[in-house]
Amino acid sequence: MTNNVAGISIMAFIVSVAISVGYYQFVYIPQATATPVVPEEVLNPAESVEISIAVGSAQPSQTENYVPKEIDGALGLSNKFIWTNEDSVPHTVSSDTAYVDPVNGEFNSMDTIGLIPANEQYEFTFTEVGEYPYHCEPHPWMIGKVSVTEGRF
Ligand SMILES: [Cu+2]
Repeated sequence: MTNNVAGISIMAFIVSVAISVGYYQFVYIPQATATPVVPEEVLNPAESVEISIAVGSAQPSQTENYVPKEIDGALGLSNKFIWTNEDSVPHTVSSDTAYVDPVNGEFNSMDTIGLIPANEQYEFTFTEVGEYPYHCEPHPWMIGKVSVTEGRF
């Protein structure tokens, strides 16, 4: 009789542990780590917007550094931006507001590739409509802004 009670207790314990582990693994973790559902056209837009980092941008007197300084892309069509460093000096593309995209993370080249070397590119795909001002970390006079507008899809 005592043996039976012990056996049932052990079984009950094993079952409750199994339920807890199952809940944690199949319900809690997927909800806690779920990324938002984003349309494929937003994740991989058909077009991208190109921005040059102009020669001589490391000079504080130069006002033309990100060219064009302000430009728009449309969500689901051209919400991907590509900066090409045409200067001989490394630069960054760094959010003024430490913006973090829900899918693609921090809008800051320092967070992924670091300084953008001469003739190299940095690209970032925004998955939300918004205005995203940015600057260069070593050269704070270098400022620009990209905006993502509501697209049609
Ligand atoms: Cu710079």
